[in-house]
Amino acid sequence: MSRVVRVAAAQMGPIARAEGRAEVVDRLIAQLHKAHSFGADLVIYPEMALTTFFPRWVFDDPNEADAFCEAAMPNPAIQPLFDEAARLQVGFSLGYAELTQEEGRKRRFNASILVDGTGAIVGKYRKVHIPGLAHADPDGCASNFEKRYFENGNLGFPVFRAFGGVLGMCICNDRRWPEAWRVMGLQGAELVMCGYNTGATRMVMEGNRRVMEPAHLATEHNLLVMRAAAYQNCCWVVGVAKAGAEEGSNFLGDTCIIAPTGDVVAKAVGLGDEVIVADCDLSAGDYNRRSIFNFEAHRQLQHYGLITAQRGVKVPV
Ligand code: ING
Repeated sequence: MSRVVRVAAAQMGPIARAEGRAEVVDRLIAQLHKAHSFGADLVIYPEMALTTFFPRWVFDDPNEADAFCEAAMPNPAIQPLFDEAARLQVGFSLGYAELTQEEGRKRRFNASILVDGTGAIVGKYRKVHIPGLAHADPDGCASNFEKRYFENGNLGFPVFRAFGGVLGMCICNDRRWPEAWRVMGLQGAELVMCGYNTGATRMVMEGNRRVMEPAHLATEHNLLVMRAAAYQNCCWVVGVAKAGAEEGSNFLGDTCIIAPTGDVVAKAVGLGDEVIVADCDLSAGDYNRRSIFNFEAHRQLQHYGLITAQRGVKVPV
């Protein structure tokens, strides 16, 4: 029985450091309206969709990062997006930098939420794989200093029953680690949302020389990891970029919606604010989940040697 959710991926173009939350929220609402005009049930925004990608900079005082974080979600600046989405009965997922007090101390997480068509937050995730460095790079190659500002996520990789199916979230660098997808696959994820801020080029060391990695690799690796994840875990994958030339960084676009077969069914073509849409039948992965990727029948953990069997993974009833 088909369970179609019309999904919109709302790619965002650059966000300038000087752009205030109100201006950004106006852009998010404009994309919400476009998605709604396409009949979308769910709109997916990128990683850290409310501000410029500040971990491109090394602040002497890491606490300067607080200004780019949300101390509450929602909060007065973001509330108009929640209100308009609820009025239109459209759900959304949103990536943002979270500032919180937990266990008696201030903490920052690179987070995302899932909001249903009534405006209720039904899921939250905190980015587990925090890439980059916690300090300036003596090689001068790094362009990502998230470790200076964010802790590793402490919520695991949960899945959420919403929109008639089982949905999960991961964020940016998480998509490069097969385990992240498999933990959600083991819980029966049928659609996983992944926002990202990813450089279109990358500087690497060859011996003692800084060289540019071949430019095609950023695009190819982006699609490679998400298409493989969709196929190997029988789920839809929606990858959503913050794209374009932002404060001196050139970010990848390639926002896309990928079917459980690994096929790319919709893809953005530009580097600005752009909405793409696809009808995602959450049952589309069922046959492969029962056949080629029937984990119980074919995933021979007991023969993997060094890998100990995964115990205690919560599987939805
Ligand atoms: N960005 C990058 C990403 O994983 C990166 C960091 C780029 C790591 C390329 C390795 C190679 O897409 C974020 N925000 O994680």
